[in-house]
Amino acid sequence: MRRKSLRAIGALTVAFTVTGLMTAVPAYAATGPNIKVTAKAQEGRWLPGDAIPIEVTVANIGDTTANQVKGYGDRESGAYFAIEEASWGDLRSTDGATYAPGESRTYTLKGSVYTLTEGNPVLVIDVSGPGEADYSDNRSRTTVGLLSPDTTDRVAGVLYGDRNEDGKLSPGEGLAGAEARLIGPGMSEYLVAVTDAEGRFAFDAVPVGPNISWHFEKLPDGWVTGYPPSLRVDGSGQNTALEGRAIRPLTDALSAKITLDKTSYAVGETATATVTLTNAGTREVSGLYAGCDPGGFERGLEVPAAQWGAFSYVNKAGKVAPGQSVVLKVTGTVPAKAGAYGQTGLDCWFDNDNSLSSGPYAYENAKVPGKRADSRGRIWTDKNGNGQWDSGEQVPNVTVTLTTDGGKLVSLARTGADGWVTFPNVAVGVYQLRAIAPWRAGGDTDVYVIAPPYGFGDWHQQVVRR
Ligand SMILES: [Ca+2]
Ligand SMILES: [Ca+2]
Ligand SMILES: [Ca+2]
Repeated sequence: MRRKSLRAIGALTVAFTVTGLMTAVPAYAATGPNIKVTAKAQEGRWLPGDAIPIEVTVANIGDTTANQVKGYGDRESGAYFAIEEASWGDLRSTDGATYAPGESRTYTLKGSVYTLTEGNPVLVIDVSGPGEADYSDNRSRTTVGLLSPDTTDRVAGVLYGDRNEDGKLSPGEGLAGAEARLIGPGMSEYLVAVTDAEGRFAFDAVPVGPNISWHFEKLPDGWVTGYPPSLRVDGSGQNTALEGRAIRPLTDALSAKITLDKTSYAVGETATATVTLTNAGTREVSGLYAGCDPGGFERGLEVPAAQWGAFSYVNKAGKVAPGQSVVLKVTGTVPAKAGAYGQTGLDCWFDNDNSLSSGPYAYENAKVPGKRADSRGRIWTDKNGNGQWDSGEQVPNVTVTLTTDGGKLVSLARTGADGWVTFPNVAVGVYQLRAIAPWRAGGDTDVYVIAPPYGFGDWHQQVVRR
């Protein structure tokens, strides 16, 4: 093949040069609107969820007004990058933005990623309107520099028992031997560090993340702590002077006792409970309130909040002076559910908002006799020792009994070939299941006999050879 002569190439070069000049320097007619865009992602220690700013400058370098100018973002590669719609401003308004010749404005787009593991997002920001004179500068590419997912950071601090109650670390308040625990999204288990003699703890290499949870366990001498706000760990070393505050439990000073005016009630009856709160400490305990039925069983006495007066969870204003007791009388109705269970009562925590749920708990139960129900369950034994029921592990023809906590026999029955047994027409309540030799019941032997509609179905009881 023949090469082109040098002369021919020279002629081509001249032709391109002339064309280029004609485009860049309009001599007579207006060229129209000409938007130019430059986009630049701000640098930072970006983590998933951060609002990452992208500075976008839009200028009309043409000689007529640019109308209906609109902006779009495309991700060329890397992690998915979600740009907040509102941050586009007038570039996303119905009519678009208007730019006079020579006008320039800057937008700060806000976007975020969900993960660090899919690479830095490469974005193309495209801004243009109709009649654009030159599309070559309407797209601008920028790369969002995320933290490497392998980045780690040091997290350290001190756990202290605020013995002088001044809200800060005072000399000698460090708590030794407690576990500091830390976990973040994507971590399969807690990192654990034990506090030293001064209460200090340190984690040398915590994987970065926007929401790292931390707390303490196994505090000495009954000290209690709450759950501090989660940490942002981004490799900047900003979490090396953490302070975990522990307080003495409210139970150091405050004790609670509940008694009922009867040991047995009927559904719908009004019961009176006497609640005694005693402060054995040297300071007034204030801000107290009762939180009853914390388990949400709804078979205890229905005590209206107003009955608790200052001690209601609405008022949170109960006080007990040092060395004193406060006696509260509250009345409540026995609910229908208590009749189905054969039991009612009152169980409450007594706390204030500063106690980190370390206040005393008290309860008193009473019977609600009358209802009867069938109680059906299956007796099985763990033949293959895997800790769970498997087909074929039922125990036929074994005699089992229900007895009261006091050991009184209530009902006796024998299992069928399939291991099922029914105790008919038993008074509602909680019983112990026992098996006749050579068997004995293993594990939790409580059987709840509950009347409809509150019963929760058949029970299963494991037995083992004596
Ligand atoms: Ca342009
Ligand atoms: Ca202190
Ligand atoms: Ca088994």
